[in-house]
Amino acid sequence: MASYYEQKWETMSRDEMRAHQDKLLAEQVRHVYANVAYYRDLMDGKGVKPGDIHGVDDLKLLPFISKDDLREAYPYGMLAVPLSDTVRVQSTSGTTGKRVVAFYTQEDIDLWDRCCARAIVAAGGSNKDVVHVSYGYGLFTGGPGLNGGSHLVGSLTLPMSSGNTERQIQFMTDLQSTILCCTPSYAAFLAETIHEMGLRGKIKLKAGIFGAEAWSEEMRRHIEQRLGIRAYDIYGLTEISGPGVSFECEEQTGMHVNEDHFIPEIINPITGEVLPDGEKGELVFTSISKKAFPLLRYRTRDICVLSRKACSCGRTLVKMAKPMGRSDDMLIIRGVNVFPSQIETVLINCGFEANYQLVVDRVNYSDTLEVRVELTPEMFSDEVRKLEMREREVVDKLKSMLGIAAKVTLVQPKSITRSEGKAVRVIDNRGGKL
Ligand code: DLL
Repeated sequence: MASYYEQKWETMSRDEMRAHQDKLLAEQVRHVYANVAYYRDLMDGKGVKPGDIHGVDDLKLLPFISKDDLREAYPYGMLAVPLSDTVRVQSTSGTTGKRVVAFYTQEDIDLWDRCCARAIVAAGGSNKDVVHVSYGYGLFTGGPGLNGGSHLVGSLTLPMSSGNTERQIQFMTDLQSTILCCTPSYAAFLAETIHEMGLRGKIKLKAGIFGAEAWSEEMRRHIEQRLGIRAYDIYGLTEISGPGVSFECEEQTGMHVNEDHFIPEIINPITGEVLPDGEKGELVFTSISKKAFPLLRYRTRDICVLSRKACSCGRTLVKMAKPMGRSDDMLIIRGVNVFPSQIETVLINCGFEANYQLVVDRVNYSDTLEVRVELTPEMFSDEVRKLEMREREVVDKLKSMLGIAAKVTLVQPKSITRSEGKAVRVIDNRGGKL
């Protein structure tokens, strides 16, 4: 095993981890207070001084920050070191408003690489592997993060970036890639194309590290079966560093948070109250070791649960469940909360693949939900009566899972655009309609 692999951080006792976090948190608060005027003002506004924060128990005294704060402080307002100490900037995709930018010193990049290396090792990776990185490179953190982690592990790294699916498959077969890193929706598309090209027998993949968007357990099983691999989840966000904030191990029951760098909390998204482990709420992160862009109590909007149940892999790091999606992605349809990942679960359970689109509209003051789902090529030749039965099955299962009626439209194979990065599943036409 390469020498970077600091397993002690992943397996240390709760008390040792707590002592480490207490020390780093107190230092980080002093660093931020001294260098980030924006956050100093927030702390002053709450009457909190750095000396009040002795450790994790005092975290609750600190103010939250959100994407709105980052937008207000854009671009340099949250930078905590001189510009001359920074070496990199990354950015969120900016689909909803002004982009958010995050800065890194070389040490920040090194620790991010270590977090991604842990994810690759947990997925069975070593210096014998060929790691095929099909996350986008550039401002998006997916490509650079997994690339850095793969180098640290000593794996041969294919910096493919996203797109050009046939070329991806050609490199995958020629170079015998063993670990695929991309979004789950792109993994499903690659699997579909490999199947169509009749190349399944030429693929040597053993594992995949998939994240950057919400995906269901059903989608995991679908990809695993299609590619003959084990599919591991990985989570992260640009503001906190990128992929590798948490990662899945062989147990595949949630992602271990790299707690030596990031302290997670779950809060009630309405009241801000901190919830105990096991309760569902909004995930909040405090980064205790990064220096250029050290966010304290950053509200992710991701809805999830933490668990400290012992893990069979031996890691003691707290686990977070698969996020159901961002609270921003949650659709409220006739007053009912709907996550696209719930619909995905129903569709895959009914024998469809994850090629679907949700169209939300408002007609006569009432919300409507249409689920457009592609027929698989095998279903396409089914007789009409059988298709009607399939449609009815989806309508019934959606009704019992969501509690609301949805219209289901079966569309031709290949009629829904495939995604090469994060999938866009929802078309919400309600705009300002009453
Ligand atoms: O998506 C970083 C990343 C790259 C993670 C590659 C994993 C793999 P952003 O573009 O800033 O960063 O988007 C962050 O994506 O707040 C979640 O809502 C969502 N997300 C990320 N990973 C997962 C996951 C990257 N495994 C936002 N499951 C986060 C569900 C995820 N949602």
